[in-house]
Amino acid sequence: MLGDEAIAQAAMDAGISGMYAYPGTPSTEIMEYIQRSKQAKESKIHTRWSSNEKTSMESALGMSYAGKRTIVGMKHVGLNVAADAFINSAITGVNGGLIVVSADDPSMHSSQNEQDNRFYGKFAQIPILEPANQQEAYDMIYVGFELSEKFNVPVLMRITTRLAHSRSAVVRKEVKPQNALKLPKDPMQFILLPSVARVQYRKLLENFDNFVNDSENSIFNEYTDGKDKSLGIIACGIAYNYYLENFEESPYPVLRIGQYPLPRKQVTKIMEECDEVLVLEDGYPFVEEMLKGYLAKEKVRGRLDGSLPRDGELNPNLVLAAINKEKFEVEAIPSAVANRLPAMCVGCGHIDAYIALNEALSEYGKGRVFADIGCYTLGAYEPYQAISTCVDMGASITMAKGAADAGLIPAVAVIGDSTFTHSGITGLLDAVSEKTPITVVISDNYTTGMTGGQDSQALGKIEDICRGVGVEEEHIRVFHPNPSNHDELVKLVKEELKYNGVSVIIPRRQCVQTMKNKELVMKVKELGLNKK
Ligand SMILES: Cc1ncc(C[n+]2csc(CCOP(=O)(O)OP(=O)(O)O)c2C)c(N)n1
Ligand code: SF4
Repeated sequence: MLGDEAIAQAAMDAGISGMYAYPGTPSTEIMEYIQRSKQAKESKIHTRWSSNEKTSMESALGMSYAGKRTIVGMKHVGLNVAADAFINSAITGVNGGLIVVSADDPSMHSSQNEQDNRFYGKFAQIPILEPANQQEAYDMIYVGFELSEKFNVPVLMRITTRLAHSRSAVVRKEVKPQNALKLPKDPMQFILLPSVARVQYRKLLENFDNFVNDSENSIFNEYTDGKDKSLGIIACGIAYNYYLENFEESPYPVLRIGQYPLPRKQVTKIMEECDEVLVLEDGYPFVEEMLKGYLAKEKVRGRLDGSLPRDGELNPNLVLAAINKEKFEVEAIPSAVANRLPAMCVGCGHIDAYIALNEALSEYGKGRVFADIGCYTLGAYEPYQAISTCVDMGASITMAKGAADAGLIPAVAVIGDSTFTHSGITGLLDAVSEKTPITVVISDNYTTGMTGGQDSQALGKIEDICRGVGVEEEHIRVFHPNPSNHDELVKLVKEELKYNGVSVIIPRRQCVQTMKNKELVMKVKELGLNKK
């Protein structure tokens, strides 16, 4: 199984009643595996995509409130979107077991940053699980629900791209029945009024020693002795694998970490026994920083002192160089697999929209298009060079608004249909409320193209949403982008650029990669979208 699949299978075997998620690499395959699963269908497990990570997190919390087990999946930046609900879920606590899976992306294979979400677990002050391999991912999810229910807190599992997207054999455990519907014992538990929240927060703080105790006795935190005490290794999650690839038998004592908070006893032991300690962790120097302390007094080595690169993924060679105190070299990528710039597919509707937009904007000059995250972000590259920004999901409309407020008129936002319903709607409402002169292009291809063609919550709803938010009917313009009506598109865009208020242009054409999705093609026909 892929790491993602092992997580999905374990969640089903542990008796979840639902998964909630929004697609994002490298987490998407968790939900897709459950959606395809016969077991999920037979057990009536909830498997629909949510509008965004916050709605996923909150729906899962509702399911947990009702006593059932549930799992939430997202890419690392998704936890920024879900953070309000996530942090507060540590204060409410849970009723049915709840695990949040954050799939982090060190080296930014397909992300805007490489944030390490172990910090979110620490921030929320809840237990974190970090598997080293696919089997452990399965086992941790399976027992993670027990951990969550034992301490009444959500549990965070943090994985990284390599683990999510590599395969190994996985041994399954028995399938558990789903929890019965049951309300929380304390009827006030989930009402975070300050008087309740203070009590709940104290409970969470009091539980911290129990979390540490659990970590110290966890099978996922293992201390292995070694003869050579000149060096001790603390290896977190998948970094343990990179270490193992260098040694058949470890010459040094090794503490492998799979469960946080850090096991105090074992960490103290390795720190006392060894002359130096090298911390191997994929992501930020999370553990290293804790051990070094603010004054950097300890004999701890890792990413902070230059033993390992400060950013990017680890690998076995970097680990070996750090052990031998050699200068590490970032290996050159063989030309056969050298990075190639991603490009939009031939026949993609975004391309025709950009060609028209570029022409319509030519009289105003460059630097006016605020884009968003999706396949259309690739319009940044040649030959289009059509956009100036891409920051976070939804930021196109709000950044265009801010720029227009500053006097950059016309300002244009380009956003995809899925990103629009993820977090574009509220920005549009801001613009409508102030009648800010911006032109919003919602490039609708009926799907979440960039992550592999998952359902889009926007399907058949975009015009209604825009009307509902208050965009004037005559400034909601739908067109079919293709080369044969290019001049007409340019004319239409030029008209809206001149409008002193909010206008929405909806270029609408199906993503060519979803043409074989018969269900989607049928839905599009039913909704009459193909005729617009
Ligand atoms: C907070 C967050 N969640 C998820 C993602 C992963 N992701 C990248 S683009 C995208 C959506 C793309 O869909 P859409 O806006 O419809 O554009 P398309 O790719 O179809 O052109 C998603 C989910 C992300 N980058 N950030
Ligand atoms: S996957 Fe779809 S939306 Fe993305 S570039 Fe290809 S055709 Fe366009």
